[in-house]
Amino acid sequence: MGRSEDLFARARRVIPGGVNSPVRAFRAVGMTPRFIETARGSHMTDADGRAYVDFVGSWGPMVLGHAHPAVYEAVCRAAAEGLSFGAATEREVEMAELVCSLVPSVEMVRMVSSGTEAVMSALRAARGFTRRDKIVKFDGCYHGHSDGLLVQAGSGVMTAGVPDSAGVPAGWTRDTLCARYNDLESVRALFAAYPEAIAAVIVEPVAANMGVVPPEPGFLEGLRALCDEYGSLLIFDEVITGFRLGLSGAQGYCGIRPDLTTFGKIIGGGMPVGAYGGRRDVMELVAPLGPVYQAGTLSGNPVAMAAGLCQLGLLRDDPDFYGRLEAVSGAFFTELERRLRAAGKPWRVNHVGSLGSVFFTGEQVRDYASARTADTAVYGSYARWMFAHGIYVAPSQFEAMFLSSAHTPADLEQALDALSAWLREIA
Ligand code: HOZ
Repeated sequence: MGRSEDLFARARRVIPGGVNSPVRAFRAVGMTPRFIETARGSHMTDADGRAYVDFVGSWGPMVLGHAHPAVYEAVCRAAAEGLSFGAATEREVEMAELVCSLVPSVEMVRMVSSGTEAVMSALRAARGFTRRDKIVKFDGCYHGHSDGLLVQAGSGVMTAGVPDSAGVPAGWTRDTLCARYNDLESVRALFAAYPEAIAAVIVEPVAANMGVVPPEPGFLEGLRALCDEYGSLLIFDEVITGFRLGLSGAQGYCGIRPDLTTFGKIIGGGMPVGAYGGRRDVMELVAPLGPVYQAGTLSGNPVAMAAGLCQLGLLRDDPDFYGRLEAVSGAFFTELERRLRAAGKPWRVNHVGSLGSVFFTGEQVRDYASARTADTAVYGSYARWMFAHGIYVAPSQFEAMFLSSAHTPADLEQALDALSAWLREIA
Protein backbone atom coordinates (compact mmCIF):
# COMPACT_ATOMS: atom_id res chain seq x y z
CA MET A 1 0.00 0.00 0.00
CA GLY A 2 1.30 3.48 -0.83
CA ARG A 3 1.52 6.36 1.62
CA SER A 4 -1.54 8.10 0.15
CA GLU A 5 -3.57 4.91 0.82
CA ASP A 6 -2.11 4.70 4.34
CA LEU A 7 -2.94 8.29 5.06
CA PHE A 8 -6.43 7.84 3.66
CA ALA A 9 -7.04 4.84 5.93
CA ARG A 10 -5.94 6.92 8.94
CA ALA A 11 -7.96 9.90 7.77
CA ARG A 12 -11.18 7.94 7.39
CA ARG A 13 -11.10 7.06 11.09
CA VAL A 14 -11.11 10.69 12.18
CA ILE A 15 -12.37 12.84 9.28
CA PRO A 16 -15.75 12.23 7.59
CA GLY A 17 -14.95 10.40 4.37
CA GLY A 18 -11.25 10.97 5.08
CA VAL A 19 -11.29 14.46 3.55
CA ASN A 20 -12.13 18.04 4.44
CA SER A 21 -14.09 18.66 1.24
CA PRO A 22 -16.07 15.96 -0.58
CA VAL A 23 -14.80 16.26 -4.18
CA ARG A 24 -11.24 15.57 -3.13
CA ALA A 25 -12.30 12.13 -1.85
CA PHE A 26 -11.99 11.00 -5.52
CA ARG A 27 -15.05 8.78 -5.15
CA ALA A 28 -16.48 9.96 -8.45
CA VAL A 29 -13.46 8.60 -10.31
CA GLY A 30 -13.05 5.40 -8.31
CA MET A 31 -9.69 6.30 -6.79
CA THR A 32 -8.29 7.04 -3.38
CA PRO A 33 -7.27 10.68 -2.91
CA ARG A 34 -3.73 11.78 -3.60
CA PHE A 35 -2.23 13.33 -0.47
CA ILE A 36 -0.13 16.25 -1.67
CA GLU A 37 3.16 17.14 -0.06
CA THR A 38 4.55 19.93 -2.19
CA ALA A 39 3.61 22.09 -5.14
CA ARG A 40 5.82 24.40 -7.23
CA GLY A 41 4.92 26.12 -10.48
CA SER A 42 2.75 23.76 -12.53
CA HIS A 43 3.75 20.63 -10.60
CA MET A 44 2.58 18.85 -7.47
CA THR A 45 4.17 15.89 -5.71
CA ASP A 46 2.20 13.45 -3.62
CA ALA A 47 3.08 11.54 -0.47
CA ASP A 48 4.37 8.63 -2.58
CA GLY A 49 6.80 10.88 -4.44
CA ARG A 50 4.73 10.83 -7.64
CA ALA A 51 4.86 14.07 -9.62
CA TYR A 52 1.91 15.51 -11.52
CA VAL A 53 1.32 18.37 -13.89
CA ASP A 54 -1.48 20.10 -12.01
CA PHE A 55 -4.61 21.19 -13.89
CA VAL A 56 -6.61 22.03 -10.77
CA GLY A 57 -4.46 24.77 -9.26
CA SER A 58 -6.23 24.64 -5.89
CA TRP A 59 -9.49 25.11 -7.82
CA GLY A 60 -8.38 28.32 -9.44
CA PRO A 61 -6.24 30.67 -7.40
CA MET A 62 -2.83 29.46 -8.57
CA VAL A 63 -3.04 31.45 -11.80
CA LEU A 64 0.70 32.19 -11.51
CA GLY A 65 1.49 28.61 -10.56
CA HIS A 66 2.18 27.23 -7.10
CA ALA A 67 4.46 28.95 -4.60
CA HIS A 68 5.35 31.87 -6.84
CA PRO A 69 8.62 33.20 -5.36
CA ALA A 70 7.36 36.78 -4.91
CA VAL A 71 4.11 35.64 -3.26
CA TYR A 72 6.04 33.28 -1.01
CA GLU A 73 8.37 36.12 0.00
CA ALA A 74 5.44 38.42 0.75
CA VAL A 75 3.84 35.75 2.93
CA CYS A 76 7.05 35.16 4.89
CA ARG A 77 7.56 38.87 5.48
CA ALA A 78 3.97 39.32 6.67
CA ALA A 79 4.12 36.21 8.89
CA ALA A 80 7.18 37.57 10.63
CA GLU A 81 5.12 40.59 11.66
CA GLY A 82 2.24 38.59 13.15
CA LEU A 83 -0.25 35.98 12.00
CA SER A 84 -3.58 37.50 13.01
CA PHE A 85 -4.59 40.63 14.87
CA GLY A 86 -8.37 40.75 14.68
CA ALA A 87 -7.81 44.45 14.09
CA ALA A 88 -7.59 46.81 11.13
CA THR A 89 -4.38 46.90 9.06
CA GLU A 90 -2.96 49.02 6.24
CA ARG A 91 -2.87 45.99 3.95
CA GLU A 92 -6.67 45.72 4.07
CA VAL A 93 -6.95 49.32 2.88
CA GLU A 94 -4.49 48.64 0.07
CA MET A 95 -6.38 45.50 -0.91
CA ALA A 96 -9.74 47.31 -1.00
CA GLU A 97 -8.23 50.17 -3.02
CA LEU A 98 -6.67 47.71 -5.44
CA VAL A 99 -9.87 45.69 -5.97
CA CYS A 100 -11.94 48.87 -6.43
CA SER A 101 -9.44 50.20 -8.93
CA LEU A 102 -9.37 46.98 -10.96
CA VAL A 103 -13.08 46.10 -10.99
CA PRO A 104 -15.10 49.18 -12.00
CA SER A 105 -18.43 47.89 -10.61
CA VAL A 106 -16.89 47.51 -7.14
CA GLU A 107 -17.11 50.82 -5.31
CA MET A 108 -16.71 49.34 -1.83
CA VAL A 109 -15.56 45.89 -0.79
CA ARG A 110 -15.54 43.77 2.36
CA MET A 111 -13.02 40.97 2.94
CA VAL A 112 -14.18 37.63 4.36
CA SER A 113 -12.53 34.22 4.62
CA SER A 114 -14.09 32.11 1.86
CA GLY A 115 -16.28 32.23 -1.22
CA THR A 116 -19.14 30.65 0.73
CA GLU A 117 -19.01 33.49 3.24
CA ALA A 118 -18.77 36.09 0.48
CA VAL A 119 -21.91 34.85 -1.25
CA MET A 120 -23.87 34.44 1.98
CA SER A 121 -23.00 38.02 2.93
CA ALA A 122 -23.69 39.50 -0.53
CA LEU A 123 -27.16 37.96 -0.51
CA ARG A 124 -27.82 39.37 2.94
CA ALA A 125 -26.79 42.82 1.70
CA ALA A 126 -29.03 42.46 -1.36
CA ARG A 127 -31.99 41.43 0.80
CA GLY A 128 -31.33 44.25 3.23
CA PHE A 129 -31.15 46.78 0.41
CA THR A 130 -34.23 45.67 -1.52
CA ARG A 131 -36.23 44.57 1.55
CA ARG A 132 -37.19 41.49 -0.41
CA ASP A 133 -36.58 37.85 0.48
CA LYS A 134 -36.43 35.73 -2.64
CA ILE A 135 -33.37 35.05 -4.75
CA VAL A 136 -32.94 33.41 -8.13
CA LYS A 137 -30.08 30.99 -8.75
CA PHE A 138 -29.39 28.68 -11.67
CA ASP A 139 -29.47 24.88 -11.69
CA GLY A 140 -25.89 23.62 -11.69
CA CYS A 141 -24.35 26.86 -10.43
CA TYR A 142 -22.54 26.48 -7.13
CA HIS A 143 -22.29 29.33 -4.66
CA GLY A 144 -20.79 27.63 -1.63
CA HIS A 145 -22.42 25.52 1.02
CA SER A 146 -24.60 27.97 2.94
CA ASP A 147 -28.09 26.61 3.62
CA GLY A 148 -30.14 28.67 1.20
CA LEU A 149 -27.93 27.84 -1.77
CA LEU A 150 -27.75 24.06 -1.61
CA VAL A 151 -30.54 23.68 -4.14
CA GLN A 152 -29.70 22.05 -7.49
CA ALA A 153 -26.14 23.10 -6.73
CA GLY A 154 -23.17 22.16 -8.90
CA SER A 155 -19.66 21.08 -7.88
CA GLY A 156 -19.50 18.46 -5.11
CA VAL A 157 -23.27 18.28 -4.70
CA MET A 158 -23.66 17.47 -8.38
CA THR A 159 -20.71 15.07 -8.25
CA ALA A 160 -22.40 13.18 -5.43
CA GLY A 161 -25.62 13.12 -7.46
CA VAL A 162 -27.78 14.70 -4.77
CA PRO A 163 -29.94 17.68 -5.73
CA ASP A 164 -30.01 19.16 -2.23
CA SER A 165 -28.34 18.62 1.13
CA ALA A 166 -29.83 16.91 4.15
CA GLY A 167 -29.90 19.12 7.22
CA VAL A 168 -31.25 22.18 5.43
CA PRO A 169 -34.71 23.01 6.78
CA ALA A 170 -37.26 23.38 3.97
CA GLY A 171 -38.06 26.88 5.22
CA TRP A 172 -34.49 28.02 4.52
CA THR A 173 -34.69 27.27 0.84
CA ARG A 174 -38.29 28.41 0.42
CA ASP A 175 -37.03 31.73 -0.92
CA THR A 176 -34.51 30.18 -3.32
CA LEU A 177 -35.93 30.03 -6.83
CA CYS A 178 -34.14 28.03 -9.53
CA ALA A 179 -33.91 28.96 -13.18
CA ARG A 180 -32.11 27.30 -16.09
CA TYR A 181 -28.69 28.57 -17.15
CA ASN A 182 -28.69 30.21 -20.60
CA ASP A 183 -32.51 30.30 -20.53
CA LEU A 184 -33.81 33.82 -20.05
CA GLU A 185 -37.42 32.66 -20.38
CA SER A 186 -37.07 30.62 -17.18
CA VAL A 187 -35.92 33.77 -15.37
CA ARG A 188 -38.63 35.91 -16.90
CA ALA A 189 -41.25 33.41 -15.69
CA LEU A 190 -39.96 33.70 -12.11
CA PHE A 191 -40.07 37.48 -12.24
CA ALA A 192 -43.60 37.31 -13.63
CA ALA A 193 -44.64 35.05 -10.75
CA TYR A 194 -42.89 37.13 -8.05
CA PRO A 195 -42.61 40.66 -9.50
CA GLU A 196 -41.94 42.38 -6.18
CA ALA A 197 -40.32 39.65 -4.13
CA ILE A 198 -36.99 38.90 -5.81
CA ALA A 199 -34.06 40.60 -4.08
CA ALA A 200 -31.37 39.33 -6.41
CA VAL A 201 -30.37 37.08 -9.25
CA ILE A 202 -27.07 35.36 -8.52
CA VAL A 203 -25.14 33.75 -11.34
CA GLU A 204 -21.70 32.42 -12.21
CA PRO A 205 -21.13 34.64 -15.27
CA VAL A 206 -19.16 31.75 -16.75
CA ALA A 207 -20.45 28.62 -15.03
CA ALA A 208 -17.58 26.47 -13.84
CA ASN A 209 -19.09 24.17 -11.24
CA MET A 210 -21.04 21.88 -13.58
CA GLY A 211 -17.96 21.75 -15.74
CA VAL A 212 -17.35 24.91 -17.75
CA VAL A 213 -20.46 26.32 -19.41
CA PRO A 214 -20.09 29.68 -21.16
CA PRO A 215 -22.93 32.19 -21.14
CA GLU A 216 -24.59 32.38 -24.55
CA PRO A 217 -24.76 35.77 -26.28
CA GLY A 218 -27.50 37.86 -24.71
CA PHE A 219 -27.90 35.76 -21.54
CA LEU A 220 -26.04 38.03 -19.11
CA GLU A 221 -27.34 41.13 -20.89
CA GLY A 222 -30.86 39.75 -20.46
CA LEU A 223 -30.32 39.15 -16.75
CA ARG A 224 -29.11 42.73 -16.36
CA ALA A 225 -32.21 44.04 -18.13
CA LEU A 226 -34.63 41.88 -16.12
CA CYS A 227 -33.05 42.90 -12.82
CA ASP A 228 -33.34 46.57 -13.82
CA GLU A 229 -36.94 46.12 -14.91
CA TYR A 230 -37.99 44.50 -11.62
CA GLY A 231 -35.77 46.44 -9.21
CA SER A 232 -33.65 43.42 -8.26
CA LEU A 233 -29.89 43.28 -7.86
CA LEU A 234 -27.65 41.31 -10.20
CA ILE A 235 -24.90 39.44 -8.35
CA PHE A 236 -21.98 37.91 -10.23
CA ASP A 237 -20.34 35.08 -8.34
CA GLU A 238 -16.78 35.51 -9.56
CA VAL A 239 -15.21 33.15 -7.03
CA ILE A 240 -13.75 31.24 -9.98
CA THR A 241 -13.70 33.81 -12.77
CA GLY A 242 -12.51 36.87 -10.83
CA PHE A 243 -8.90 37.79 -11.69
CA ARG A 244 -8.76 34.62 -13.81
CA LEU A 245 -10.49 35.72 -17.00
CA GLY A 246 -9.00 39.16 -16.71
CA LEU A 247 -8.20 41.90 -14.20
CA SER A 248 -11.87 42.81 -14.04
CA GLY A 249 -13.05 39.21 -14.14
CA ALA A 250 -15.88 37.82 -16.22
CA GLN A 251 -17.72 41.13 -15.96
CA GLY A 252 -14.92 42.86 -17.85
CA TYR A 253 -14.64 39.90 -20.21
CA CYS A 254 -18.37 39.96 -21.01
CA GLY A 255 -18.92 43.71 -20.62
CA ILE A 256 -21.75 43.52 -18.06
CA ARG A 257 -21.83 45.56 -14.84
CA PRO A 258 -23.35 43.65 -11.91
CA ASP A 259 -24.58 45.38 -8.74
CA LEU A 260 -22.59 43.11 -6.45
CA THR A 261 -19.70 40.71 -7.01
CA THR A 262 -18.29 37.90 -4.91
CA PHE A 263 -14.67 36.79 -5.03
CA GLY A 264 -12.85 33.81 -3.58
CA LYS A 265 -9.47 32.28 -3.02
CA ILE A 266 -7.70 33.91 -5.98
CA ILE A 267 -7.90 37.25 -4.17
CA GLY A 268 -5.70 35.76 -1.43
CA GLY A 269 -3.19 34.14 -3.76
CA GLY A 270 -4.58 30.79 -2.62
CA MET A 271 -4.81 31.61 1.08
CA PRO A 272 -8.27 31.44 2.70
CA VAL A 273 -9.87 34.67 1.48
CA GLY A 274 -13.12 35.78 -0.05
CA ALA A 275 -14.65 39.20 -0.65
CA TYR A 276 -17.88 40.82 -1.67
CA GLY A 277 -18.40 44.28 -3.01
CA GLY A 278 -20.19 46.48 -5.45
CA ARG A 279 -22.48 49.49 -5.45
CA ARG A 280 -21.71 51.99 -2.72
CA ASP A 281 -25.39 52.50 -1.83
CA VAL A 282 -25.73 48.74 -1.17
CA MET A 283 -22.42 48.25 0.62
CA GLU A 284 -23.09 51.24 2.87
CA LEU A 285 -25.80 49.15 4.51
CA VAL A 286 -23.19 46.72 5.88
CA ALA A 287 -22.38 47.01 9.61
CA PRO A 288 -21.10 49.13 11.25
CA LEU A 289 -22.39 51.68 8.72
CA GLY A 290 -25.79 50.07 8.35
CA PRO A 291 -28.10 47.35 9.66
CA VAL A 292 -26.83 44.38 7.56
CA TYR A 293 -24.65 42.46 10.01
CA GLN A 294 -21.56 40.53 8.95
CA ALA A 295 -18.27 40.03 10.78
CA GLY A 296 -15.19 37.79 11.15
CA THR A 297 -11.99 37.67 13.18
CA LEU A 298 -10.02 36.27 10.25
CA SER A 299 -11.50 38.68 7.70
CA GLY A 300 -8.67 40.62 6.07
CA ASN A 301 -6.08 38.41 7.75
CA PRO A 302 -2.69 40.13 7.36
CA VAL A 303 -0.81 37.15 5.89
CA ALA A 304 -3.59 36.38 3.43
CA MET A 305 -3.77 40.07 2.42
CA ALA A 306 -0.03 40.09 1.78
CA ALA A 307 -0.28 37.05 -0.49
CA GLY A 308 -3.26 38.49 -2.36
CA LEU A 309 -1.79 41.95 -2.75
CA CYS A 310 1.38 40.48 -4.16
CA GLN A 311 -0.42 38.19 -6.61
CA LEU A 312 -2.89 40.84 -7.79
CA GLY A 313 -0.04 43.35 -8.11
CA LEU A 314 1.91 40.97 -10.35
CA LEU A 315 -1.17 40.44 -12.52
CA ARG A 316 -1.83 44.19 -12.77
CA ASP A 317 1.76 45.01 -13.65
CA ASP A 318 1.93 42.58 -16.57
CA PRO A 319 -0.29 44.16 -19.24
CA ASP A 320 -0.23 41.12 -21.51
CA PHE A 321 -0.62 38.44 -18.82
CA TYR A 322 -4.20 37.48 -19.65
CA GLY A 323 -3.66 37.75 -23.40
CA ARG A 324 -0.78 35.27 -23.22
CA LEU A 325 -2.58 32.89 -20.85
CA GLU A 326 -5.69 32.92 -23.02
CA ALA A 327 -3.74 32.28 -26.21
CA VAL A 328 -1.87 29.32 -24.71
CA SER A 329 -5.05 27.94 -23.11
CA GLY A 330 -7.12 28.37 -26.27
CA ALA A 331 -4.53 26.49 -28.32
CA PHE A 332 -4.40 23.71 -25.70
CA PHE A 333 -8.17 23.19 -25.49
CA THR A 334 -8.52 23.37 -29.27
CA GLU A 335 -5.85 20.71 -29.72
CA LEU A 336 -7.51 18.58 -27.04
CA GLU A 337 -10.78 18.69 -28.95
CA ARG A 338 -8.99 17.99 -32.23
CA ARG A 339 -7.52 14.81 -30.76
CA LEU A 340 -10.97 13.68 -29.59
CA ARG A 341 -12.33 14.25 -33.09
CA ALA A 342 -9.37 12.50 -34.70
CA ALA A 343 -10.14 9.49 -32.51
CA GLY A 344 -13.74 9.57 -33.74
CA LYS A 345 -15.22 10.68 -30.40
CA PRO A 346 -18.16 13.11 -30.27
CA TRP A 347 -17.15 14.47 -26.87
CA ARG A 348 -17.19 18.19 -26.22
CA VAL A 349 -14.64 20.66 -24.92
CA ASN A 350 -16.07 23.87 -23.48
CA HIS A 351 -13.57 26.59 -22.68
CA VAL A 352 -13.33 30.27 -21.82
CA GLY A 353 -9.91 31.83 -21.23
CA SER A 354 -7.84 29.52 -19.03
CA LEU A 355 -10.88 27.50 -17.88
CA GLY A 356 -12.04 24.41 -19.71
CA SER A 357 -13.84 21.07 -19.44
CA VAL A 358 -14.02 17.90 -21.50
CA PHE A 359 -17.61 16.65 -21.38
CA PHE A 360 -18.07 13.02 -22.22
CA THR A 361 -21.29 13.55 -24.12
CA GLY A 362 -22.16 14.19 -27.73
CA GLU A 363 -24.58 16.93 -26.71
CA GLN A 364 -23.73 20.57 -26.71
CA VAL A 365 -23.40 21.44 -23.00
CA ARG A 366 -25.19 24.71 -22.28
CA ASP A 367 -26.92 24.06 -18.94
CA TYR A 368 -27.34 21.65 -16.04
CA ALA A 369 -29.53 19.19 -17.95
CA SER A 370 -27.08 18.86 -20.84
CA ALA A 371 -24.08 18.67 -18.45
CA ARG A 372 -25.78 15.74 -16.77
CA THR A 373 -25.85 13.81 -20.04
CA ALA A 374 -22.06 13.38 -19.67
CA ASP A 375 -20.97 9.80 -19.04
CA THR A 376 -19.31 9.94 -15.64
CA ALA A 377 -17.99 6.37 -15.97
CA VAL A 378 -15.99 7.43 -19.03
CA TYR A 379 -14.78 10.49 -17.11
CA GLY A 380 -13.60 8.10 -14.39
CA SER A 381 -11.66 6.01 -16.91
CA TYR A 382 -10.07 9.17 -18.37
CA ALA A 383 -9.19 10.60 -14.94
CA ARG A 384 -7.63 7.35 -13.67
CA TRP A 385 -5.50 7.15 -16.81
CA MET A 386 -4.43 10.78 -16.55
CA PHE A 387 -3.42 10.40 -12.90
CA ALA A 388 -1.50 7.22 -13.72
CA HIS A 389 0.37 9.20 -16.38
CA GLY A 390 1.25 12.15 -14.19
CA ILE A 391 -1.60 14.51 -15.00
CA TYR A 392 -3.67 15.85 -12.09
CA VAL A 393 -7.15 16.60 -13.41
CA ALA A 394 -10.29 17.36 -11.41
CA PRO A 395 -11.57 14.17 -9.77
CA SER A 396 -15.06 14.94 -11.06
CA GLN A 397 -16.71 15.50 -14.45
CA PHE A 398 -18.44 18.54 -13.01
CA GLU A 399 -15.41 20.70 -12.24
CA ALA A 400 -13.09 22.75 -14.42
CA MET A 401 -9.53 22.42 -15.71
CA PHE A 402 -7.41 25.44 -14.75
CA LEU A 403 -4.31 26.52 -16.65
CA SER A 404 -1.71 28.87 -15.24
CA SER A 405 1.17 30.94 -16.57
CA ALA A 406 3.50 28.32 -15.05
CA HIS A 407 2.39 25.59 -17.47
CA THR A 408 5.15 25.02 -19.99
CA PRO A 409 4.74 23.73 -23.55
CA ALA A 410 6.22 20.43 -22.29
CA ASP A 411 3.55 20.21 -19.54
CA LEU A 412 0.77 20.74 -22.05
CA GLU A 413 2.29 18.25 -24.48
CA GLN A 414 2.51 15.68 -21.68
CA ALA A 415 -1.21 16.11 -20.98
CA LEU A 416 -2.13 15.87 -24.66
CA ASP A 417 0.05 12.79 -25.13
CA ALA A 418 -1.57 11.13 -22.11
CA LEU A 419 -4.99 11.86 -23.60
CA SER A 420 -3.97 10.40 -26.97
CA ALA A 421 -2.59 7.28 -25.29
CA TRP A 422 -5.88 6.83 -23.39
CA LEU A 423 -7.86 7.28 -26.61
CA ARG A 424 -5.77 4.52 -28.21
CA GLU A 425 -6.25 2.31 -25.14
CA ILE A 426 -10.05 2.55 -25.24
CA ALA A 427 -10.33 2.42 -29.05
N1 HOZ B 1 -16.06 22.87 -4.50
C1 HOZ B 1 -14.71 22.96 -4.91
C2 HOZ B 1 -14.55 23.09 -6.36
N2 HOZ B 1 -15.52 23.82 -7.06
C3 HOZ B 1 -13.90 21.81 -4.42
C4 HOZ B 1 -13.18 22.18 -3.21
C5 HOZ B 1 -12.22 21.12 -2.67
O1 HOZ B 1 -12.61 19.94 -2.66
O2 HOZ B 1 -11.14 21.47 -2.26
